[in-house]
Amino acid sequence: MTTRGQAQQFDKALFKASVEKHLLTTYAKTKETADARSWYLAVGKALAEISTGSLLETEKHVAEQNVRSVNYLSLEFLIGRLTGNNLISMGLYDEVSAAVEELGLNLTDLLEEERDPALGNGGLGRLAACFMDSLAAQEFPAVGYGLHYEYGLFRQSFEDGHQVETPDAWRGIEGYPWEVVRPELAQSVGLFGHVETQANEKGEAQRRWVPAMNLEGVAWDLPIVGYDNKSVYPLRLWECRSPAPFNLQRFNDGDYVGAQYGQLEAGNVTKVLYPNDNHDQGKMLRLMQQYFHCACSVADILRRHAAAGHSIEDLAKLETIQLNDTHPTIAIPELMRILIDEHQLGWDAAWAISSKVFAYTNHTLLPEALETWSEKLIADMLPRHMEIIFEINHRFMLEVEAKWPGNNEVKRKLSIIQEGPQRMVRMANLCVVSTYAVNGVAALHSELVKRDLFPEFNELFPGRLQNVTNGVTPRRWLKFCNPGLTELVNEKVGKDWPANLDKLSGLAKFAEDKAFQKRYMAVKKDNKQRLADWVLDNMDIELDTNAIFDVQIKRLHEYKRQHLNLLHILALYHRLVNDPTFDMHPRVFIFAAKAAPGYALAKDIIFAINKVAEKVNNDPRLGGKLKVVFIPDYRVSLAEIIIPAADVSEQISTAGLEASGTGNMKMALNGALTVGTMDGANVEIREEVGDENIFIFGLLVDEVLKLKEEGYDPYRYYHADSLLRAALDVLDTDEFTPGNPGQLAAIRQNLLEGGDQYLVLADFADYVKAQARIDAEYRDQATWARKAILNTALVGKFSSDRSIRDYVNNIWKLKAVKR
Ligand code: GFP
Repeated sequence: MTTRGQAQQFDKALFKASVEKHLLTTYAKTKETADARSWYLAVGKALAEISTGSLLETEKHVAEQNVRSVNYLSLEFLIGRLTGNNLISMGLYDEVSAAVEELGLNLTDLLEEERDPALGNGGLGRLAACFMDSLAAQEFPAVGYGLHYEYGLFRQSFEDGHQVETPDAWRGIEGYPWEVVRPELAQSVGLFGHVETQANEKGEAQRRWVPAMNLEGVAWDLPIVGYDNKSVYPLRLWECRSPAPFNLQRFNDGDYVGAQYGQLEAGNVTKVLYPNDNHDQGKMLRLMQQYFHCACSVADILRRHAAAGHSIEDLAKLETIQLNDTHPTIAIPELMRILIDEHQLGWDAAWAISSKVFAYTNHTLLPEALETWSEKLIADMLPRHMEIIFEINHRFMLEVEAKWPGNNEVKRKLSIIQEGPQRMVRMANLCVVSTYAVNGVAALHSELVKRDLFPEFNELFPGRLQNVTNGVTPRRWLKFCNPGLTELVNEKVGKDWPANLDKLSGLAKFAEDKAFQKRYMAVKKDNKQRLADWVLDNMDIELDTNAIFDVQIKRLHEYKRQHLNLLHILALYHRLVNDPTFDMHPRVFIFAAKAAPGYALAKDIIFAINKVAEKVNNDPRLGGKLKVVFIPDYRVSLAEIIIPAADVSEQISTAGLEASGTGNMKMALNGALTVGTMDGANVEIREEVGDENIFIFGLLVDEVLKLKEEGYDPYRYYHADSLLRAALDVLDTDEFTPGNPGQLAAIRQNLLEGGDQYLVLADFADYVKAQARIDAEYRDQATWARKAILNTALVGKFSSDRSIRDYVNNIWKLKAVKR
């Protein structure tokens, strides 16, 4: 796997000596006392020596070029394990493998010792990680800014089928070997207090915030190693320091975050990542995290800018700040405050800079997920920022008045301040008003942002609302996670596809080639075996690799509709048991997902799937045709095993609600066929692979809207479809919870009496048909192989390198700095 990267300078003897030195001096272990974990740590530290050196050199080099950089602000970076991927990017995989072998170790085993840094919930955080990888791979100057959570996303286990959450101390006691603390970059962050008016040097009245307290922000840098080049960019994570009480007992009562903040203390701010259920919660600590993140990051950007000798007036020429969702929106009034109060610029001069610095990415249309904060909360915690938000809104309302004179309706709709018993600040509106570019994350989603979410903004600011379709890094999501397929692809299209994923299209001409089909399917089978071994070792469930591996892996949410998948499983179960003429190809349904701790129905769905799994996996009547596996503690390193093994990729959200999806891209790249709705990036995947190589079903966006407008009645479907009725009614019995009828009834009740907000029942019949097509087509292995090969070949568009180039060309306007 050797590539350029850092490989030329690698000295095996020196490296081994460095590993041994770290083993002894950093981790206090001798070769005799060291266990696998200490060896992994020592190897990690020895590698981090190389990456930290390159990081500092890159930082210096970029600063000297006087070029524009992007600052990617995100509350989440779901980076996954770094060691294996960094080795690939550094071009040192084989060298280090050989070096550790000489130390009597096995690299693959060592890599398993790394705990995933789970500093994100799902797609949004994982996207940020892919984007950092692609920025470094293409050497577009960038800094990622996030939070150094002490506890990442909770660990999930199951007790009698129920989700149990425990804290994720991802750094362990020894710390994470790849990160390095940067004490010289520390920042002080104010909170609360009041605003005074003082005379400035010119004798003018000047507003000034006097915070009541200050927090300290300490910077930790993680290296983002550029693939096959010498650039290493920082992912800079801010930690708020000081001890905090930690109440473990309250973990299981649904108040996961509250349990970790026994009482409010400065040091708690970066204690834990908020688990997200796409429901705006408006909690004080969350706002504090957001402001802490933004204040440290903006201050660091200004520090770098000044240190490179640039004037504040040139900020927008040299720096752009991308807001990943509205979570870092408070950076906007923070920059305005600094420009006006500290640099003493007038409002217009400050706005001229600030409004050209920020750009915003929208990731959701779900109304309940659009962040709002109470004016009172912001005014208490950040009084000067609230003044600035009011001023931005005041000036914006004058623009609205000029465009739509006398139209109070449109003012009410667009205002940053939402009137009501409690006035609220709408962060998305603040973003659209205060940024130079707003983007959705897939073509359909971006159209809906323009058409349904922000039509008036689109009229007022033509061209501001854009699209950048998401992508995934081919380094982690093919080269690293699927070595078998990588070898095959290398042979057919050459080895440079990881830096140019469009090259995969060269595989298409082998799609009909019988010998190639066999080899491709043999790789898939090996990957299925690897997953089956994992499941057997960890869950004691035996899987048949001749079965169709049907995979749904993503956060648990009603709009993602894991329960539609469940209803299909129940329908198959019903038919296998009751219809002697029914035949199906064996299928394994694989789920992995975490439910936000306070999201009751999501937890009910997990419980139901687990209970159904217990029954069907052991029911002799099914002849082994149906297996269901809910793999606990979904995380990046598990996805790396599951995705290469998938035959079918479940992307079954209600049309219009999944902004893009990225798991859909990863699985198609690894040769799974998508069963999906016309939603998010599924639409573009279909465009690329062709309608015959994807299984599309279900209502279209406008059909969803129309059905809701007409008055959707789930009972209509229930009464009309006996299979659906059987699947739903069995949830009311004790079939899967012997002796305890009704334990699964909440799902049925939600779908019928609860109104079925996400139209599960409306899409059921068409979904079952699509699944039947899958069953039929899988039986013809040559046809299936051709389709799978074409999926791998034709999804080059979904490289995050392309996404980053879209941002660079259409929004950020950066130039690469090659080292
Ligand atoms: C969110 C959206 C997804 C989208 C990602 C990245 O992820 O549709 O692909 O952000 O833009 F919902 P999740 O929070 O759903 O994981």
